[in-house]
Formats: sequence, C-alpha cells, structure tokens
Amino acid sequence: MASKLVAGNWKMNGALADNAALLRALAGAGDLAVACSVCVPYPYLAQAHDCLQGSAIMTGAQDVSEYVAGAYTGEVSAAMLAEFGCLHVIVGHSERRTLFAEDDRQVGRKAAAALGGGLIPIVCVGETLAQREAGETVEVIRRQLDAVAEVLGGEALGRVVLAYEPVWAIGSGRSASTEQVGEVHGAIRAWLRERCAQADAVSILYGGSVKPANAAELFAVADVDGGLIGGAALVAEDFLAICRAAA
Ligand code: G2H
Repeated sequence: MASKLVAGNWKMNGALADNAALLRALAGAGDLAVACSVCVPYPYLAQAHDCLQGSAIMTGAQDVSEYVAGAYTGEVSAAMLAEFGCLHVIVGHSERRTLFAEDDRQVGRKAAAALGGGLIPIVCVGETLAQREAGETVEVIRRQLDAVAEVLGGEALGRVVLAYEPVWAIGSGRSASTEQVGEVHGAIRAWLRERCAQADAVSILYGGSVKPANAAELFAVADVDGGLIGGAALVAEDFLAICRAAA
C-alpha cells in the first residue's frame, strides 16, 4: 500500500519576511498524520529547513541537475540539496517541460540523479488540453513514464513518487474531475504493475488546482495517494487543511 504525501510547490514565489510567517504557521501545525513537504525556491531552502526543523513538515526543492558535479553553470546538484535537508525534489513539472524545454528522457535523468543523491524525486506527468481532447491522455502519460522507466529501471522505479498533473488544470482554478483523476491514476497504477515489483507501494499524487474545497473528494479517489499543491501551498491555513484532508 502506498503511503500518503502532500507536497507544496511554492514555484517562484516568496520573500524572506513573507516566508518566515508562512513557515512559522506550518511549523506550529502539530501532527498532520500524513507526510507533508514544502518544495521551495533554492535560496529559501536553508530558511525553510531551519524553520521546519522538528515539525511535521519536510523540505524539498522544485528541480535538480541531471549532473553530479562540475562545470554546469547555474545548476544545483542532488548532493547540494541533500546538504540543505531536502528529502523531496520535483522533476519534470510541466512548467519545466514547456518553458525550459525539458524532455521526457531528461526528466528521467533528473529522477536518476535525485535517487543517486539520496532524494525522493516527485516525477510529474500530464497531458495538455489538446492531447486530452484528441483522446491521447493515457498514451501521452505512458510515453512520459516509459522514458523515465528506461533511464531508471524497475527497481529504482519503486523508489520514486509520481504526480499526475493535467496541464490544463494547473493554476487554472479548475481541477480535473474525480472521474478523470480516477481513470488516469488507475492507468498509472496498471503501468507500474507491468514494470515494477513494488508497484502498489509507489505513491501517485494528483496536482492541479487542489484547494481545501476539493481536496477531500480528490484524495478519496482510488490510487490517489496525496497531492502536489501550488497556489494553495502559499496560504498556511489552506495548505494545512489540504494536508489534513489527506489523512
Ligand atoms: C500544479 C500545481 C502545483 P496549482 O502546478 O504543482 O499548482 O495547485 O496552483 O494548480
């Protein structure tokens, strides 16, 4: 059985003073009954790690280099993230894929680098609206996952977290319906079972306009093991309400 995880994705938001208030509120939340993590911009990792130490909430990052070390200006390695107390790192978010031209195989290499550095990659997949309307959703997601599996292999696949994020639901205020989510998460679980002995232990998160009002119904769908939360992760009471809805 997969364990539950709620991960916040702050994206490129934050400022030291605002973060301090948000992190203080998160740190004071007490026991949340499920694993919770906030993936913050690189410059705020130390601040988040310090503020959240001893709390129920872990620290994560939003991207990682596919390389281990060396002449890669601007890159941040998995080992560096681990030194700052990161456990989770998001890879292959659709904003990285579309705005920064990351392809399926590079996402696989980043996931491998994360595992190699002792981190847990949260590997994002999802279809665009045009792909959904063309009836290609499951095919697109299987192709994205196949590329990751080719790089990682079956054993390592059992150590990642997957996140289904339909591109059209991201930041739009409009989440996928429970039927759409159930269909895709079921397809991802079936795909995992074809490739990996630990298929049922892999957590599959849903992301895309999750908020306190829809979290409980989304988390009740079969094979939804938590969420990847964007906008609502920037408001402490909303993020905590979503964490509690996953318990
Ligand atoms: C999807 C999600 C977080 P939001 O990008 O990864 O963001 O919850 O704002 O749709």
